Amino acid sequence: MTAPWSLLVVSTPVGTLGSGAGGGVELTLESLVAGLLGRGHQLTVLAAEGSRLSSSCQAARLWTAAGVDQPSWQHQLRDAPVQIPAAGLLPAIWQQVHARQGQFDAVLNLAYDWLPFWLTPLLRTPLFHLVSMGSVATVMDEVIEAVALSDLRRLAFHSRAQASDFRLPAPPLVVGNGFDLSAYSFRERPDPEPLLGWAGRIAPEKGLEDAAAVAASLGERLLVWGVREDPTYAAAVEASVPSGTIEWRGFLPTSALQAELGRCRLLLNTPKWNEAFGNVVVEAMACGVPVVAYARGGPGELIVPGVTGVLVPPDDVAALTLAARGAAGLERSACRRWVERHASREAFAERIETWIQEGLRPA
Ligand code: HBI
Repeated sequence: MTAPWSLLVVSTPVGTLGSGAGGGVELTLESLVAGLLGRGHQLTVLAAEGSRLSSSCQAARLWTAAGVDQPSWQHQLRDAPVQIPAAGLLPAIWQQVHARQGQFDAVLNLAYDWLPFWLTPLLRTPLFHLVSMGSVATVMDEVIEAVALSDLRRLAFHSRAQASDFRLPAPPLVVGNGFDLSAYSFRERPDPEPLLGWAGRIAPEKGLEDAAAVAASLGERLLVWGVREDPTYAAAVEASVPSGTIEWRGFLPTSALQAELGRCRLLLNTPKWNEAFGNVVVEAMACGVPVVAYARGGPGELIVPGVTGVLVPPDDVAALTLAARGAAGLERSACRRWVERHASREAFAERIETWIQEGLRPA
């Protein structure tokens, strides 16, 4: 246990905390803040105006900044330049960090943006980055790799697959992620319903069409949770299978999501991009639901083949169908045990604390 720190955690500028706009990083921020509070540290969160902290983070101080949302890197071309909108939220956030850095032992950045990475050697207070995505643009690769060259200890990644997207001088720190497991109820289901599940932002890089094809082949319903980010894509997927195959469940808060997710026989995970971690894979296993996934990105490191799920060659829908059909022998209790061991909020916070402690030592 280290002496208590005063930490500043800086959120994503692509939306307000609590809106779901930030995707997985909102869940990561909540786990990290609540986990570090639980370890006795003082936390301040800096996020977009209108953000709200979850009940588990109420002991943290919330600072906000106003400005125009930063365009998401998610759907930019690889050679896209960095854009800073007029009256931008990102500069407003980092102007506050620069002005108030003296109050903190360390600053922890969760934004996947050029400015915070570029500022790393220029701040007096040590600045750390939990990188939230794999490689999406050359200009971001460059600035992340520059930080790695100046001090690799300032970076942490969610998975080895994600980190392997970048040219790093040495193996980086991989911290996984963490979840409040009390929010996910687990129970054995000796004869689960013939229900398949899929969760994530409904957008092309998530590959929903492959999961729909599997459900259609097996004649089972597919429950789908997530923000309908790309309605045209969603409609095309729905049209690609017999009506009634997909049941859209919308973007639900964790309590409602886990109650429905737990009913599924399996979760199908079909990333078309180098998914940095795969929060939904862990959420399913926390409910005792085994996962059949493409061996791609973070999910490929979260599943113990034949025990908590099955990994199939990426984009091989026939193999996905075969695996989903014959997924007997997967133990629901083994899924829950894996999550308790590797992805609890407490275990994650300890890994974050070790990361910062190492990074605060003189180089
Ligand atoms: N884009 N510019 C930018 N900045 C972010 O912090 C960011 C993003 N796109 C997606 C995103 N963060 C989060 O959804 C991550 O969890 C992936």
